[in-house]
Amino acid sequence: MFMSFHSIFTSPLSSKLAFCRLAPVLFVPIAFGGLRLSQTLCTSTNIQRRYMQPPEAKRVCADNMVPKIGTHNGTFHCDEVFACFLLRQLSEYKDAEIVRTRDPAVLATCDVVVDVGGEFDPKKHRYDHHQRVPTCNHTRMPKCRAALCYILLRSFVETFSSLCPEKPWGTRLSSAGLVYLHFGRRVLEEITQLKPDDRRLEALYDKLYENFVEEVDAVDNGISQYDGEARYAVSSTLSARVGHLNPRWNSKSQDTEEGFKQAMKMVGAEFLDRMEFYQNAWLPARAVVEGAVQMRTQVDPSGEVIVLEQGGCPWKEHLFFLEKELKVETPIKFVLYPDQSGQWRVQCVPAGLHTFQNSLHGEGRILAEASLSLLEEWRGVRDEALSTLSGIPGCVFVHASGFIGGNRTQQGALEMARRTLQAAAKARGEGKETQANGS
Ligand SMILES: *[C@@H]1O[C@H](CO)[C@@H](O)[C@H](O)[C@H]1NC(C)=O
Ligand SMILES: CC(=O)N[C@H]1CO[C@H](CO)[C@@H](O)[C@@H]1O
Repeated sequence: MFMSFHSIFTSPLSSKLAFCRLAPVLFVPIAFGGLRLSQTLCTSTNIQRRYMQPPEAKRVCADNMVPKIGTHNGTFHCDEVFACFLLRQLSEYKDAEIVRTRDPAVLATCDVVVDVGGEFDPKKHRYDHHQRVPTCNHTRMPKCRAALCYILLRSFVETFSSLCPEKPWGTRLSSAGLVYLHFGRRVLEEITQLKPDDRRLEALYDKLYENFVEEVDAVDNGISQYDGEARYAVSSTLSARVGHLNPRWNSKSQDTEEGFKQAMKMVGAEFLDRMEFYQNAWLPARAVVEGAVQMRTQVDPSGEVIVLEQGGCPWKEHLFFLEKELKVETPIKFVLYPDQSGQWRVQCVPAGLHTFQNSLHGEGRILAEASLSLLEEWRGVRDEALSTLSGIPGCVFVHASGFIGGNRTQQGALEMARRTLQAAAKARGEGKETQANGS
């Protein structure tokens, strides 16, 4: 437990000394300036500079050139299984032996240790999250500027955002998240063959934390998804399935080695599968939407309508992301795309950004209603009746809620969008609440 103090006290002391008390008996001078691991930890270049070098931790194991990844023995969990899988994707640990033990002397011979050992120290490649760590009594230490300060022992509370302030995720890390944070970019580089400065790599890195790794961190730390009582049990999470690979309480053999290997295979295959999907389906969709956003003023001078030449391309999440990324000033209101029968759809963009709190990519979140819906008088009307009503020939339908409509041609669909925009502008000009607004 006190190993973690050791690294703190050997950190360079700044001039800002404070007398702190380690509950309940230790009195030690301590420099807050020297405590912060995270400030320089995070940019991809820093991570690479620090961690792409051959691990200094190889100082041991002189008798055996095969590197060793240490983790605990006994019952295994998704987080360390996944951490071991990730490490094995790196060239330096490709053939590493996985040593499962709680014996500190054996762990000390390992090049990298995850989920055991009571220590988080990336410089030594120690990635445990179970230790209690010194924490200032009145605030988290990094922000503490008090001259006198009591230090208490608290559970390990680092999150992605506490270690990398530019990232939004506030879920306490497990050994999976710790290893992903430090090695994830390199793992993705090795597998995707994307270059370190390719911005797609960073997009994948974020996407996979938010849509794969964070769940493992949360489940491991017992953090529930929602407040309140769940309506039903979710029993098929990756973590649950790993749990089921442990020996049953009543089986004769309590050996966990075979199950651990099986779990690594399963977790690894699912991670690779997901990564492949994001690389080959999700990223290309982003590229399509980005192209459409850049062409938007050629579709309509307002810049509020985009055209996706290929239907079926998921666009909502990418559009929200790109509007921010490309600093689009007037929010895009309509997306036109062909449907399966070659007719055209005009779909309203949900005004959903505010539902994406604390999140880079809000896939699967409930979206707010459209910022601008198709004209109310068109809603629920079809075909000829709609064409007559709108004066736009070839109309197919407008959904009763107004969020989507169809025309036989792209031009017709565009006309429906334009007319809605004009009506909204007119209503704004008349200074009254527009009936075109989503109601
Ligand atoms: C774990 O390993 C230690 C020694 O490394 C051993 O004493 C202990 O019995 C093992 N525990 C389990 C549950 O296998
Ligand atoms: C306004 C407009 O272009 N509407 C089109 C809707 O679809 C029909 C059928 O293809 C076209 O004739 C219309 O011109």
